[in-house]
Amino acid sequence: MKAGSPDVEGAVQELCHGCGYIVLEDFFPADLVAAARDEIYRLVEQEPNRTSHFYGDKENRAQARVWNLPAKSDLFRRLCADERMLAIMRPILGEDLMLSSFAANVLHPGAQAQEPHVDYPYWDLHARDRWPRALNASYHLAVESVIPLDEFTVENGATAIAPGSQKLARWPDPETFAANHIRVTMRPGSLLLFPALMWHAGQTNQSGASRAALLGSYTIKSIKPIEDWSRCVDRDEACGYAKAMQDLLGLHYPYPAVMDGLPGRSSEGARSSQSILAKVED
Ligand SMILES: O=C(O)CCC(=O)C(=O)O
Repeated sequence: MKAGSPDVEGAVQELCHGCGYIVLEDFFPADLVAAARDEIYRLVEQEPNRTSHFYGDKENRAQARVWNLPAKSDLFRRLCADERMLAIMRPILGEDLMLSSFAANVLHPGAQAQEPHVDYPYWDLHARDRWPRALNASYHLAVESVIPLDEFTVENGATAIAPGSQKLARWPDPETFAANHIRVTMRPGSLLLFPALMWHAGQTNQSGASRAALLGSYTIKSIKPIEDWSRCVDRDEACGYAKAMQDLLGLHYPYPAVMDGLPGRSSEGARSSQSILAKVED
């Protein structure tokens, strides 16, 4: 698919009803991606080993995460709030979509593969009873973005995905995943999108160099984000962020609210002229 002006309707169809993924090659400007890459490799040296996912109990020191990227540089804010990308996500997640996480995954040489999984908020779907019995993929609660900062090759751990699995709404079984997955090789600055229900896994880095990527998770507005922006992001600084970024962080989203503190009038409903926001932003 062409990166410049993506075909939004085609992309939405493919993500929800087709193979479940799209790759937009060379989507982001090369200088922005190169600067983001430098910053990630600087941060990963500076920050201690952080929590990660889907590696079981084995130590996996060759793999590293850098979390809370919106608070760490405008470079990352520009990447995660790209309007061309959000235009594809909006019909799937709604106009009020929010950012749930924006982090880097760095696979140093020798980093091990993840178990096949689905992503937040479904990432505990292996414990099936935690989810409504009638769960299905008739609509999606989350969409994931992957932005390679280094070229993704089969050797260095390009992400594996199982096309079509986003329609199943269940935890992957390893045998079916092994038989049906493909590897997403792509150039730095490309954009890979897939719904969180897509079966996927980061792979072993068998090369002699590190592989870094930015991982974004976007959700509908009523899902609690993975990263608690109210504590991760300094509120005064966030007032200076672009409006689209503030919205992605949910800074203007009023709930949960202290309902006792709201004025005695109707603040929701098609016939209410003043939303709850009129009070919150006073
Ligand atoms: O870095 C990758 O290739 C994928 C990582 C991933 O799927 C995850 O951490 O959920």
